[in-house]
Amino acid sequence: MKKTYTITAALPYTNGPIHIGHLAGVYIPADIFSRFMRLTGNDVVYICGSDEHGVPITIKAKKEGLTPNDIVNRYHSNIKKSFEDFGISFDNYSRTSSELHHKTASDFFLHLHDNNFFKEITTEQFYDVDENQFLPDRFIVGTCPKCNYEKSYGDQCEKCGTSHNAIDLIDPKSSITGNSPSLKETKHWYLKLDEFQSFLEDWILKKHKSDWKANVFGQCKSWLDDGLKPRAVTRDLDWGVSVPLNDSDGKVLYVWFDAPIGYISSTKEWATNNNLDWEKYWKNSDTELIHFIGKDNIVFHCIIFPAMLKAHGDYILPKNVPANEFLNLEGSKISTSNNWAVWLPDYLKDFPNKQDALRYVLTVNAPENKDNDFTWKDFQARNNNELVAIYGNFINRVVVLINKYYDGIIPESADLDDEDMKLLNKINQQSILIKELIERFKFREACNEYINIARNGNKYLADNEPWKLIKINPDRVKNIMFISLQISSILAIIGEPFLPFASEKLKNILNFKNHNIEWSWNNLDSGDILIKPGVKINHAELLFEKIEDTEIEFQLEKLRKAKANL
Ligand code: B3M
Ligand code: ZN
Repeated sequence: MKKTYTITAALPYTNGPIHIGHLAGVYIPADIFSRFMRLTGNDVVYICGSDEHGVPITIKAKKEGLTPNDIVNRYHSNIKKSFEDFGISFDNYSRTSSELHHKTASDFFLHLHDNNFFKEITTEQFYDVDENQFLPDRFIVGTCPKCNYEKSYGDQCEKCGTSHNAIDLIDPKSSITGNSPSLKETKHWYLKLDEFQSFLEDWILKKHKSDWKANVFGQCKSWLDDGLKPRAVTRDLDWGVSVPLNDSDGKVLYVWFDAPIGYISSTKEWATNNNLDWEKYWKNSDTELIHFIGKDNIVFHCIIFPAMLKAHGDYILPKNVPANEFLNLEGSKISTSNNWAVWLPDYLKDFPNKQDALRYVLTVNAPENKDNDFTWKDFQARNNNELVAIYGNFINRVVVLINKYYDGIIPESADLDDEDMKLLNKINQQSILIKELIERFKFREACNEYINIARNGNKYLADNEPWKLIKINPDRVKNIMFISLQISSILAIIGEPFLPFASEKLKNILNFKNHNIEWSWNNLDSGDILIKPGVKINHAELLFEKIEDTEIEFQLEKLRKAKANL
């Protein structure tokens, strides 16, 4: 049955380029899911945009002697281009500095304000006298009161995941100047999160115990067990969405209040551009809202944003929030400040046209249930031994042989024998399994099963050796090639979510437009034959290329330099 999906991917902060950790954690899984849902005939909007507010951007601007606007303009284009380059198929990529977003966020805030969901509280907050500014919690560093980690941020400890108020830190310091900050009074608006405690307990702990990932459920449970408290949703800052109230000079919405609303404004922007109704994607109870995020964003997407949506009253809540763990690089945590990362623009420069290789490796090695490690050697091995030697080799042999034996024209097959039917059935079962795995957000397993289809095809050719039979039993060879082509066409269809570039190339090689049956995933369920005898296919083209040792050595050398410069 056709469903409507609103699929969101975390809005990246616009203060640096995108790296492989972002791709593996959020954008590839969300892209696989979105492409799959479109392929299976659903109504999908896949939404993202730049998260352009928040203190890190203002600090970066300060350091570079630029304005926050300069910074976000620079990285917004850079990030947007990376996503396009890697085939991340957003229906809309917006930005939170847009007028539409400011209005949407501002109205949302007012609606909650008018319905009495906020509490005004005056507290003493850290203030950097030298900088003449209040210090947002993110810009206080100190010792975590829970786990004693010495470099905990004021809002959240990266070590133990606890969120807290900067004032709770032991020995706090301003991260701008390193000074011990002083305290100064300031008034803010707090979302009465405590009023949502029982609602959230009922919704998450009772209703989503079995369908949310264990890591996500566990974090939510620990938050709820601690008891929710009112949470400030405004900040003293001059960069962001201004608080739309009278006595609020110099105050903006907290970036984590406005950013998730960015999903809504991005949907509105897309709908307006396409003459569609945005409300269907956010207010219709049959619509499935799915948030793809990294594990550090869980509380915001599972507790705070749902409380905001519930408070507003008109919106649906997320059906699932399949958060991933983190990806490490060569055994160490990816770190922007230590230059320990593989940035997408750099990757593309060094490996032009090898986007699918990276997509593939980041999928089969995704940090789905635990942190995982990316190594260049593993990248090379998987590219060479799996994509090139199995999938690429299979397709290449099929296409070359069809061209050689039949001048590229798909032969008529005689009766298929038992072995042929068994193989087709098996592949049919595999495609059904892949479907189920994707629906359950198990993209690693799904992608492995996908390569297994190619592996089965490759083995079938190797076992049957048509090149030895072509003279003595040409009818049998017709069957073998027919079956192999059918498998190739299945690979082309099912492969699109994982390897969109190869899939496109393969479809063109097989001349899919000229076959008489629609090449859609839904037709695979019925086991229909997709290829049509008599259609002429095109010449072979390599789907994947081998990666040499020297190329890997070059990448490892870059990392060694990064380490040496620390
Ligand atoms: N900007 C991304 C991050 O934590 C953060 C996500 C916002 S999603 C509404 O890296
Ligand atoms: Zn801690």
